[in-house]
Amino acid sequence: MSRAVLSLGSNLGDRRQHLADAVAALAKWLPGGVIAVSSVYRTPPWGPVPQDDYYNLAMIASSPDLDAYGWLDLCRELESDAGRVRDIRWGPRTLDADVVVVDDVVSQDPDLTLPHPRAHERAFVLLPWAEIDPDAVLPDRGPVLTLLAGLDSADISAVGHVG
Ligand code: A4P
Ligand code: MG
Repeated sequence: MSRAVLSLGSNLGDRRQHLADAVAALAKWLPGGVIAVSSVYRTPPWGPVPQDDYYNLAMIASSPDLDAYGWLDLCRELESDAGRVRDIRWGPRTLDADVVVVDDVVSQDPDLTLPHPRAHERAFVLLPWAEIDPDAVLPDRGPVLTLLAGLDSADISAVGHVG
């Protein structure tokens, strides 16, 4: 059994609907495998490209037969279902689905770096994650709540749930 934390984000089109569609698709693909889904948070865009606010959420899911690359494939499938076009790195997107952690796997593969290489510095990943698992620990980095305490999350607000 493997357990993954996924981070979903959207800042193009109907942001909440894109997140809702992705959660619904996962629940269908992994019957009984969606363990927790956080609230939806409105978050200021991170990175060099000026763009609209994101809606972000975190989810915890488990599967008896996915390995870490299986989770990445699933994320890519969610993104393509949302009609995502890959043009500008860090640019606006209908759906960004990132693998934050898979169990306690640590990997430096550029195709799948685990934990996600920027998760520890992103309140838009850690705050939703802490909501659904306050005891979570980021392998090699430390407790999520401790990492969050060092980040600015003042501009992040919960805006309800999907669905
Ligand atoms: N990749 C390596 N490790 C992973 C992993 N753990 N999870 C590779 C997912 N992908 C991973 O990703 C680029 C490459 O990273 C892929 O080939 C994959 O194999 P991408 O999704 O094609 O491109 P991207 O999303 O534009 O780049 P990247 O580096 O994933 O961007 P980020 O870091 O995901 O940033 N601001 C807010 N507030 N909220 C957001 O959700 N998201 C981004 C995207 C920027 N600013 C944001 C948000
Ligand atoms: Mg990404």
